[in-house]
Amino acid sequence: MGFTISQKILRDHLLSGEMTVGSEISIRIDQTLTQDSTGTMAYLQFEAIGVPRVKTKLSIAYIDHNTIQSGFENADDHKYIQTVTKKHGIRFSRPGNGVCHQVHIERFGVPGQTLLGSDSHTPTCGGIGMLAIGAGGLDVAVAMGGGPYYLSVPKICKVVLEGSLAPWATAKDIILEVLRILSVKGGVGKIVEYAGSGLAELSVPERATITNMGAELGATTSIFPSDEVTKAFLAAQGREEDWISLLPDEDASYDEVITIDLSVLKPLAAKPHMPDNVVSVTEIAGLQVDQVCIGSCTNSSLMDMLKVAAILKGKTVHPDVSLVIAPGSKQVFSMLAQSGALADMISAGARILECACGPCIGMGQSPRTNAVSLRTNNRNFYARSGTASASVYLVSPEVAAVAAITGVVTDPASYGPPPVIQMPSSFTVNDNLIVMPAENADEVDVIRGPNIKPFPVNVPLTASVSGKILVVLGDNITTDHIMPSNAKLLPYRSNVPYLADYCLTPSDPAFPARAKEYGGGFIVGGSNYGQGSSREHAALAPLQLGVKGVITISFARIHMANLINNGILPLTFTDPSDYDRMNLLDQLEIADAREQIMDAVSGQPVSIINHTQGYSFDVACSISDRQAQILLAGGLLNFTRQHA
Ligand code: MIC
Ligand code: SF4
Repeated sequence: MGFTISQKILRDHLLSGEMTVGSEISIRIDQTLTQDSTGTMAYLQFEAIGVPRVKTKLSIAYIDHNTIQSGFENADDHKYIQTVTKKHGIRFSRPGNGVCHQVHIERFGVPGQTLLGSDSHTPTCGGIGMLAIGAGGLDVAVAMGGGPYYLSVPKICKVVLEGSLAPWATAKDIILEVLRILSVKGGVGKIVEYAGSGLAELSVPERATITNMGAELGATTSIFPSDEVTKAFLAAQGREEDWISLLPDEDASYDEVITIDLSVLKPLAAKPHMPDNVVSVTEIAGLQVDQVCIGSCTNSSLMDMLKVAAILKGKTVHPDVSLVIAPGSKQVFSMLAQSGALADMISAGARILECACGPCIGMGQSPRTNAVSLRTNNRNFYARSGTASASVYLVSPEVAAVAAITGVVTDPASYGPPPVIQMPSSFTVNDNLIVMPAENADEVDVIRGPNIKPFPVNVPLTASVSGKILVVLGDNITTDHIMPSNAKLLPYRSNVPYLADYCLTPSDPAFPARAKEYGGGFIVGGSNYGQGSSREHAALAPLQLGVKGVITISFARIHMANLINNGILPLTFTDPSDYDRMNLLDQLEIADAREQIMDAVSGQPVSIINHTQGYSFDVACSISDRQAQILLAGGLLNFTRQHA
C-alpha cells in the first residue's frame, strides 16, 4: 500500500516508534521557528538545556507579536532574543520584517522538510508541502538542541477539492467550510491533506490560508502536495532549487475523506466567538460594522492585499467604520508600495499598520464597546480583541473590504465583479532584515533587561497529589481564556509570576486569588480544553499558582503536551457524566500518584478520591511511557537534564 504526503515526510524523518495510528513516534526536525511572545521562554529554556549551538538545518526567531512597545518590556524581550539567537546559531528576523508564518513560507519553508514552531499557526508552511507543526516553546527548544520531536501518529483526513471557486468565493471560505463540517475539535489527532482537481487553481498564498487555519480544527497539521503551483511560487521567490515534487501515492489510503465542490461554495463568515460558528455572508448581510481589520497570518499575502486595494480604489471608507490593514511581510508591504496599491488603500482612508500580528492578538486596535468587528484573522475567541463586549466575525479579505466601504456586512455578489489578480512571476526579494548568527559565540553577550524573569520549574511528582477543585469550566475553553494575551499582558510573557494573576480571569476573575488561598489544586474543564494557541504560559501560569492536575472531558493537542512538559497531570474523565458531580472546592486526592501514573501507560485508570463528597472516580491519563517519565520528573526540563 502506498503513502500519503505526510506519511512520506514522517517516514523520512522517523527516529523511533511504529507508524501505526495513535502510537508515539519521534521525528527529526529540520527547521524551527519562534516568535517573540513565545520566544523569550523558548530561548530561556534552550539556555537551561545548555546546548551551545543549534543543531537544525535552520532555526529562526521572528519579532512580530509584541511590537507596540508602550513600555520598555517589548524592547527588552527583542534585545534578549536578538542577542541569545546571535550567540547560539539562530537567525533573527527583525521587527518590521513581518509575521513569522508569512515570511517563513516566502523565504525559508522547504517542501518535504519538517518545521517545528512555537506558534500554533506554524502549519501555514503546509501550503508548500512542508510538514509544519506548532508546539510549546520547550519542545522547540529541545528540537533546536537536536533532540527529537515526539507525537502520536495522526489519522489522515483527505479533503478533496473539486472544480473551481465561483466569483467572490475564496480560500478563506474553503477553510471555513472545512471548519463548519469538522468543528474546532474535528481535527484533533489528524493531519488534513488536500487533494483533488481544484488544487491546480489554488495558488500557494491561497493554500497557505487553508493550512494556516487548519490550526482551528485542532489538527496536528495540514498539508498540500508540492506540485507545479508550488514550483512556480518558489521560482518567483528566487528559490526554485528548494522545490521537490511531493505527491501522494495513487494507492495511499486515508482514514477519512471529505469532498467539497468549490463551484457551489459561497462567501462565509464565522460568527462570535468560535471559528466553527460558520454561516453564509448573506445570512448576516445588513449587520452594521464598526471596525474592519485586514491582515494576520491567515490573509496578509500580496495577493490578498492587491485584491483589497482594487476594491478600495477610488472609494472612501464608510464614516462609521475604522479600517485597519496590516500587510503580512516587508516583501508584501514594499511591493504594495511599488505597485501603487498602497496609495489606493491610503487614499480610501485605510489606517495602515506595520507588518505584524497587531489586532489579531489584541495588540492595539481594540474596538469600541459592543462593536461589530469584521476580521480576516483565524480566531474570534471571546475577549481576544481586547474588548470583551465586541463581536468579532471572521471573513475573507474581499468581504472585509466591501463592508469597509458599505458600512454593513454585504454579499459581495451584489457589489459587482470581483477583482482578478495574477500572482506575480517574481517577488521583490530582499532579506536585509534577517540578521545572521555570530560565527564565534564568545563575542556575544546576551542582554537580559529587567523584564526577563526566571520561569517556574516543577518538582518531581509527589507520592500523593491532593488539593481542592479551584474552578469548574465548560467546553472549548481556549488558551485565550487560560492565559489572556492583549496589549496589556503580552509584554509580560517573560514574567510568569506577573501573568499568573490573570490566569483564567476571562472565565473566573477570582481564580488566581482562590488558587493562591488554597495553595494550588485542580482545574476541571469540559471537552477540547486548551484549544487555540501554543502558548506555554497556559501551563506555566497554572504551575505558578500551584495547579497539580487538570481534569477534563478532552484536551487540545498542544496544550496537553504543554501540561505534560511542565509536570501538570492531564486527566480525562473515563465516564464523562462524572464531570457533573464536580463541585468547586471539593477536596481531591490521587493516592500513590507515581505508581498510578506509570500504570496509566498501559491504559489503567487513575483513581481519584473526592474526600468532600466521600466517593472515588476514575480518570484516564493517556500518555506514553516517555511522557509518564516526564510527569514523574516534574516536567521535560528536569527529565532532559536527568538524561543529558
Ligand atoms: C495566537 O494566535 O494565539 C498566538 C498569539 O500567535 C499564539 C502564540 C502565543 O500565544 O504567543 C499561537 O497561535 O500559538
Ligand atoms: Fe500572529 Fe494572529 Fe497569526 Fe497568531 S494568529 S501568529 S497572533 S497573526
